[in-house]
Amino acid sequence: AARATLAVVREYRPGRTRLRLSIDADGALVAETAPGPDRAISDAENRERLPGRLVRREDDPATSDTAVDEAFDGLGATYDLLWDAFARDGLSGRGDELPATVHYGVDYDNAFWNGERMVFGDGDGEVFTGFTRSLSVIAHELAHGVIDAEGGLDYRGQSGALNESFADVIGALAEQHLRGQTAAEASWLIGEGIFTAAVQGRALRSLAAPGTAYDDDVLGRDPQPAHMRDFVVTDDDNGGVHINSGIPNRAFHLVALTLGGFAWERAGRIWYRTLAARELPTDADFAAFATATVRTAVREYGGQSEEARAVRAAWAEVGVDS
Ligand code: ASN
Ligand code: ZN
Repeated sequence: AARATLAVVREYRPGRTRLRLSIDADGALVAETAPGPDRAISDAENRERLPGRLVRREDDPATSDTAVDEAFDGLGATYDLLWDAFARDGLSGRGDELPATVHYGVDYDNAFWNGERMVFGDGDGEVFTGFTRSLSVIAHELAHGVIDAEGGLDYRGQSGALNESFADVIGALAEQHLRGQTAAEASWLIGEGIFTAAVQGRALRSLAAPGTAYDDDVLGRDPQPAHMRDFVVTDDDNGGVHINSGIPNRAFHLVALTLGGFAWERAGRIWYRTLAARELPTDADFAAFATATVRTAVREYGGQSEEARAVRAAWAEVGVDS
């Protein structure tokens, strides 16, 4: 059964094992050991060379560099989501290092997973501020590593959009988990706070309402579809992986909202177990993924469960057969 940790009284960490003393929902003191993250943050010093200079390791104190400390804290929060919600010990699940590089390039307007590490630009200051300012962005990039470790989803077309969408789901869940927000309370935005004040927009993407995150003179309008009828056929961006992800993103949001409570507990579990079951082909399309999420929900909760019904209804609502 899920236990809501109301307060972590003390955390003591010899090596990577943390002893957590917390107070549970009934007011009882709970002592448990759990693994902790092993973060390693490097500084590219505004060059486009990786990994850069190692500047903060797990047991090091905070630096005077905001980007370094934001990356460190964001990886920690993402680690905590993966452990608390899915009992996953980091990127591969085997407790390996969480490597990230900050200050990549000059005025670099992006963040990415390069197959080995997370990389964050500082933004150009005109459209984007620093990419480490948003936990959902940090968790999104880490999630690309988790997807790769679970066999991967080819980064093109519908499987690429599923890869993007899964990364957005983890991005949203990491923020909700840190803030203790229920599905109904959450913003469901990816990249809140990384636009400058000059941009007309709330964030990069919205899982709740794809296509509404920004509408700006320079950037244009958020191009994400919210239903299969508006699927965008394009050769750009590996076949619109950051665009068509709006469709599975909204399906996830619908499941989470229908079930209520903390989204990582049931909706998140169903999505995560679908990936971690490794039954998906790497070129899975939306329908294959939808069918797999229904199968997971049936396996975990039963064929007539509210979870299974919520998953079927959500895919139907975005126009995807399951
Ligand atoms: N921010 C993008 C992402 O993580 C970067 C990219 O497309 N390579 O999906
Ligand atoms: Zn991505």
